[in-house]
Amino acid sequence: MTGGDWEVETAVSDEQVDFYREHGYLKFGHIFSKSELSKLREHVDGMIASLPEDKRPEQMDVPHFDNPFLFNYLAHPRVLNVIERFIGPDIVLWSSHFISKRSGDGLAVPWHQDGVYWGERLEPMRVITMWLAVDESLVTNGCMRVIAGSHKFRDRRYEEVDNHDENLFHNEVVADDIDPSRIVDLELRIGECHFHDGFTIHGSNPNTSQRRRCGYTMRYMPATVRCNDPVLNPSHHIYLLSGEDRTGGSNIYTPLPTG
Ligand SMILES: O=C(O)CCC(=O)C(=O)O
Repeated sequence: MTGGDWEVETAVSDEQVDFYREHGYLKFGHIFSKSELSKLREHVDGMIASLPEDKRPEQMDVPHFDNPFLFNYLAHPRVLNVIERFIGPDIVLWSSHFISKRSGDGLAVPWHQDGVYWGERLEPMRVITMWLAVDESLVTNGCMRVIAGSHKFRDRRYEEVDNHDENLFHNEVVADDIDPSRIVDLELRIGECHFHDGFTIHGSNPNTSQRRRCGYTMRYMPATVRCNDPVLNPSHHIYLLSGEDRTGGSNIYTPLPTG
């Protein structure tokens, strides 16, 4: 990336919040400056280069558990200001995941709702994902797609995908529950982001282009949500990023890394 900086956006209008609530997603601008994004991109390039041979770059799940650098982004005050507009001031980091699709053979992500995968681990299931474009993300390199308004109907039927090798997950929402007229391709320029609700049906096509498509999913929930992970998934960590716990002390938060 060369050239001058781009404009950083932190104000979320009431219209944007209403759009998110109505449609289950929102395209947004640059929350990080160009130099902040460049540093993240360099860092991710290094992470990808040092992946073990048997691990695909779409599978870099919960990288922040052992990578304090990522908290510069996950807990950035500008991000928290924006997230607060959707879920209020008591903000918990639920998870994060780099999904980097190599050029030429990047995996598809089948139609799914995040909330179904997390099931009973969260009560109630109330998560917002910020998807940050580490690379430009276009239809041609497998940008994320949503079914607009699909978050309003939570109980979808799933079936196994035909080809396990070409998909990041192996279950997908049945075709009858996908209204093709409601598909929105969320193309982003490098450094821009979009948001989606935990019940919005979303996915992405394979990357058969000559350009990598890397996105960072940064996932937040209000501190009213009870996390049942100490029992259901003891190796998972959650972090209270701002405000106060509102679960009456039932959540166990991992302290933020220092330094
Ligand atoms: O990166 C993608 O294509 C899919 C992302 C996704 O499934 C998510 O953010 O929950």
